[in-house]
Amino acid sequence: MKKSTETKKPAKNPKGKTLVGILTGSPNDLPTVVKVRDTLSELGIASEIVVASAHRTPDKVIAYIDRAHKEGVQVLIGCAGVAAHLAGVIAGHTRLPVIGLPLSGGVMSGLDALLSTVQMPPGVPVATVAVDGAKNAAMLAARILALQDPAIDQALEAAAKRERARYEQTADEALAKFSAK
Ligand code: C2R
Repeated sequence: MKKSTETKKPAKNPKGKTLVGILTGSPNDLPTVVKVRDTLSELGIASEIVVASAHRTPDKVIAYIDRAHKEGVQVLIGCAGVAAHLAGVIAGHTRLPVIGLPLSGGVMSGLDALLSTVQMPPGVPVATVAVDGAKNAAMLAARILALQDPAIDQALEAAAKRERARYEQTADEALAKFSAK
């Protein structure tokens, strides 16, 4: 039975197997972390969220990485705030690509999490995105997967076109508003 601290969201393709494992340090992180899952889902990529902490439940982090390897997960994303060691610990236990998502909160508003995630020792890389950069964490995972998967590459291309159209429309509307006087 699925553990209560894990949630899977299917890709648009119902047969899609889980390709991205998203670990997060606290249930309180979930409002931001679900945006990673939802962005992946929009691109047709199945992922799962696991609440596990390098500080509080280190054995669970390691057990998940071992299971993810066996089940064919290809990219791991570590999300954490404050003293954010989660992504670094994941990277120390796997050769899968690891993306770090520093989260805001606490007295330093995420700067502590950013530095703890990005400043990894040589040989143990964590590809760190911006504080609360949930969308980019998902997009970076998708770009990694797209190297081997033409369907994901096409989904990324379509998403980029939609993004551009939205940007151009917003720009046109803003220009019209400011030139009306
Ligand atoms: P609580 O809100 O549960 O007290 O957690 C979490 O990601 C959260 O942002 C406070 C903050 O602690 C972070 N946390 C870490 C790690 N585990 C939890 N940075 C870790 O393993 O690095």
